[in-house]
Amino acid sequence: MKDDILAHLRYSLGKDAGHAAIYDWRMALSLTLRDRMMDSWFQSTKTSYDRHAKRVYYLSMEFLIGRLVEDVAANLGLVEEARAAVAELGQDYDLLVKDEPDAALGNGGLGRLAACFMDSLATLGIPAMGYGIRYEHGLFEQDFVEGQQIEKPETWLQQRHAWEFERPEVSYKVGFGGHVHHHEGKAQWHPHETVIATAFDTPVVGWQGRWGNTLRLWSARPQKEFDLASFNRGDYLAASRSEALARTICRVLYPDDTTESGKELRLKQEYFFTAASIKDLLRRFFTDHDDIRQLPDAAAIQLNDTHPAIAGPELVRILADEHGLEMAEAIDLARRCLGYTNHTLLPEALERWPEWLLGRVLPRHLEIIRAIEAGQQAQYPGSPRILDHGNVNMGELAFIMAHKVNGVSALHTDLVKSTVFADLHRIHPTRIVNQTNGITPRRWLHGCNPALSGLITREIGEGWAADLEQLGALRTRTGDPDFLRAFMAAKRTNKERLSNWVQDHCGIAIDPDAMFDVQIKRIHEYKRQLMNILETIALWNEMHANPQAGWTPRVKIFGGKAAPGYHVAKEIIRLINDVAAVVNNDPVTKDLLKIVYPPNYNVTMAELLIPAADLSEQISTAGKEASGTGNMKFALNGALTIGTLDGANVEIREHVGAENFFLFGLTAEEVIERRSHHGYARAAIEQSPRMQKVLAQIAEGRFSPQEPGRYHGLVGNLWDHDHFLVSCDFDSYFDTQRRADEAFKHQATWAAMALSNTASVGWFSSDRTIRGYARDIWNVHSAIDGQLEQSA
Ligand code: 26W
Repeated sequence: MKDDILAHLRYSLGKDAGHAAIYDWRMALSLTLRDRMMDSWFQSTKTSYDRHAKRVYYLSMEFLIGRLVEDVAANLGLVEEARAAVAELGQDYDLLVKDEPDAALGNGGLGRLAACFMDSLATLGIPAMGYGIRYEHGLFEQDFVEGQQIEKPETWLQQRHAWEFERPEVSYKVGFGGHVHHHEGKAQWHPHETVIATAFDTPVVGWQGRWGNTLRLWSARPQKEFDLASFNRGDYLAASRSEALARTICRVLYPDDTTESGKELRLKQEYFFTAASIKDLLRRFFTDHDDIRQLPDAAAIQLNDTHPAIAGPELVRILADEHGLEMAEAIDLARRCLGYTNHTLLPEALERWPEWLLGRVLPRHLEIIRAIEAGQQAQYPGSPRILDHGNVNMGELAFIMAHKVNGVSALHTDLVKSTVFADLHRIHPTRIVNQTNGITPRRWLHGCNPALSGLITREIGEGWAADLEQLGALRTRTGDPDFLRAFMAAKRTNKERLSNWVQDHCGIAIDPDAMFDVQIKRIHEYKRQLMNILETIALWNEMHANPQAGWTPRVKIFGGKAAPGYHVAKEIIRLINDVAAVVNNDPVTKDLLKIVYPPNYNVTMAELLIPAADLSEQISTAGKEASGTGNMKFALNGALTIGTLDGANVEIREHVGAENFFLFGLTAEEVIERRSHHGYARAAIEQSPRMQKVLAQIAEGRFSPQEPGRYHGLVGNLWDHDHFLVSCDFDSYFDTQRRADEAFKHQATWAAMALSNTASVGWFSSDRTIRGYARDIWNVHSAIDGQLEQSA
């Protein structure tokens, strides 16, 4: 490996060892590791072709991958060898690892799920391809200036991306606009503009390198580089018009994960990558088939939310207009290929496009959507409408065009059936299925927590990384004081690692003996970071009034970004930072309470925070968090959850046992009920002197003395509206936090509870989730014999 690194340094990077910068060494190491993926990758491709295997195509606007050096090295079993080789070259392996920028091509849970799924698909040996967009700028970088979020462009591609292969020969035309020509019952779309989609492939090799799939991200190029005639005339703007559209399409990831953005560019992004992906999979299909009617036997196309839902009409367009199928048959055939995953019930996040806009950008698709609608209405009169009030409802379109629709946790799936898609569910009672989310144990235990994973491997062997339910064997150790001590020593190691990092990056001294209480996720009203900071203020008040009362010292850690246009979320960020500035400087509580909010939360920061957490905050308004996946990562790493009965919390609690989970708050049903009471928030606050005091302090400017009125809007909204019921759950949240304080004082029992969590959440491996999709939705099989049967 040492020689290979040197060779790459010299021949791929054009540097000699004496002049190489850390970037060069990291690239040389990455290319060396990438070489070692090739055999498995090629062999997998060949096996898939030889066996005419059915493939999964996972279409997703987002893949939130993070760093890859360690992930690849671990999957190939080469970490020690790489570390030694780098050391012999006089370099520090850990510094090289840290030099890699995060690939942040996603906003949050949905994008990270896609990345975990890619790891599991490869580990299980399921022939699959992930399709997405190669954004030039991933999710914005967050900074705080006077406590306020500011956004800076992310620039991961300013350095070469070590893992990808550009495939200029894999290119497709994607059209927009124009008109449809109808002649003798045949339709032909003549787009007005065209861009070229070019593939960039990243190999994804699973655990122990037995199988490799591809993540194929599309980049846009102009159809003609520039218009020479215009250029020569001196009209430089016209000369580069086609260039501008292409450049814009994959310029930047939309940073908004709450509101349907209504932007033409977003629609073009969606169609761009969907159309290229469908063309690509059809090209592959025709290399070994000649009858398009066999497509459902060869391709399972999964829509990660509605963002690629235009795949339905696009496939129908190709089947009908290019292959001459009858419309009804085309629709039926497309449906047999498609599955749709719903990730949210928030009405503001359900995509709807104005009909005029969709018709302008994709005129033929609008006609086909009308045909789909007509077919549905003819067969099921009164069926919910795709086209309604001048909008195209992408949720209804995806549902009607998919043979299976899935929710992402048991509760969420029930709510999908009883709320957003209740009427469609009555018409198609077997279409909705549940596939509770999961996480890859390779990144989220083996990779991020060497202290704990080393201990586990010494105790039960290394099989758990590919069969996470083996962790169940650790349940017998919850009564073993020696093992519990070792388990807590691993936690301590991680807490020290984090304390040092916080000192270096935030300048705040935190005590590894304190309880580390962590809430990391996008900032959203429904996730209730606001409730957490209000509880923090209440706790501080009581600590400050009575510092000798035997408090459990706490470090409150926050991480997360707000969508740039989400005003309330940004106010919540500012409040947390304002409160931190006051609390962290209180000499009375200095050994009892600290608040830490490092900017720019991302996958890499999660890998540092999660292993160090004692308490995991999963406190969403019940019924709002579809699943959550952070909740699973924390439990796996031995944090206890304080949480509501929402999303996958419900199932996590069932697995770890009610006695090992701090439950509080209204249920989803009670939330609905409570909202029907006029003035529910005011009534709740009036019954809580504790909350009244906190709200009064904020409103009086206790945390913003320079601008006392800063949070009048936020506080007023709590009294008068409080759509997310912070007021109603506040007291039970506070009391439950004190139960957690109490439990933490008894470290031996806490350790047993924490270990029960680690031991009991093997079911939340994304390997289990992918087996479920393979069986219930895709009807695909592992190409590595014996893989799929395991605990299916
Ligand atoms: C239209 C723009 C847009 C973009 C993203 C609308 C909605 C979204 C989603 C809300 C994104 C998302 O990340 N959803 C999360 O998906 C995770 C994986 O299933 C779940 O664990 C989270 O509960 C859910 O919020």
